[in-house]
Amino acid sequence: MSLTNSVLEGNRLSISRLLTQVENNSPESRTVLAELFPHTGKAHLIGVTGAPGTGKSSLVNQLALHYRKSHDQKVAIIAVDPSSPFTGGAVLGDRVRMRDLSGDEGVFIRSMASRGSLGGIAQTTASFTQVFDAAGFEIIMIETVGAGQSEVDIARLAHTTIVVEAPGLGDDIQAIKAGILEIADVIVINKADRPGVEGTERALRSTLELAHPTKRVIRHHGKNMSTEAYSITQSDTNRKIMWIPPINKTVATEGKGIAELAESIAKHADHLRQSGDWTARDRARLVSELDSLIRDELMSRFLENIQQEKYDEVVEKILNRDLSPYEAVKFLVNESLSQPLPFSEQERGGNKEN
Ligand SMILES: Nc1nc2c(ncn2[C@@H]2O[C@H](COP(=O)(O)OP(=O)(O)O)[C@@H](O)[C@H]2O)c(=O)[nH]1
Ligand SMILES: [Mg+2]
Repeated sequence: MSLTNSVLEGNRLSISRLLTQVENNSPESRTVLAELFPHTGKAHLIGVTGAPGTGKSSLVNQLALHYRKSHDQKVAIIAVDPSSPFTGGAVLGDRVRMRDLSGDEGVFIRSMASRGSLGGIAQTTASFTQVFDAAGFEIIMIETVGAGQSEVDIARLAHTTIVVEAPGLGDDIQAIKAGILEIADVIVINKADRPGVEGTERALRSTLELAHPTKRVIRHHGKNMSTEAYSITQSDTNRKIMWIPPINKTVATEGKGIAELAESIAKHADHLRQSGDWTARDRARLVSELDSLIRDELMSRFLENIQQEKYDEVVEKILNRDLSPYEAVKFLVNESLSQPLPFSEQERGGNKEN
């Protein structure tokens, strides 16, 4: 049987093999991904992000258990996290934590090496989700460390992004940092068994209010009213229903609040479908994947066509301030590669030391 067909049947060994090939960007993986693509577009992609140690892995495990037990859904987990328990460097406690999920055919856990360029990570993540999607996994969770823009980009691959916070880590700073709440569809305060939960919740709510001003007053039929009231009275069928990210409190280690969190996630999925944002997010994701593939393709074609000496010559010119990087790009990309470099000594009217 072809690799494509056995992946479509959900064969674990084949999925494993394919994911490794995808990571190595092998030509065969590209062929198989192309054959799988028509079978994708069914899964709910859930991104889980937040600072290290907030409990993302614990939450993802608990959610996976919940989806298995309560909904009998197949769950795939992609961990893009160097400190993740799913990676090689797992400590004993994490392995124990994973015990509940191992041996379950309906769960597939795969960590991703975070080597290589960040663009590469996002692309590999996108390809991984397509493999799982085609293989019939209904829920795909992507765990990333919320430390920078790159992780935010990976989280954007998802339909639903969960931002995980924990009390006690300098509440206000934590809540406001990096604009991470802007990408949150669902917010979790995990470690709700710890002191300081109220403070964290307060800080999150005030930050949220800035990001989602529900009390904004608008003019409607000559009257001032809040946007909330406006969306209820407005009969326009095109009206946009606003989604305010709910704040869920959980204790991942005890499985507390998990069913409620799953409920928030399901509500968000409903919201996306009703508002048309599900398709909009799919489109945004695919467009960004297409763009990055075009970038890669153009770059590799460029590198194939350029002579190394010519390239080095241009670098030298830039270094000597004879050519700006912008001019260099224009020359290298737009002009025929065989043409002489612009700004030669003669054009400049001789040696610049004169
Ligand atoms: N007290 C408490 N500890 C938790 C909770 N959730 C996770 N932890 C612990 O916090 C540590 C980090 O959890 P982990 O899931 O690896 O966090 P991640 O780095 O965000 O993936 C582990 O020792 C967990 O056992 C919780 O709800 N309460
Ligand atoms: Mg983790």
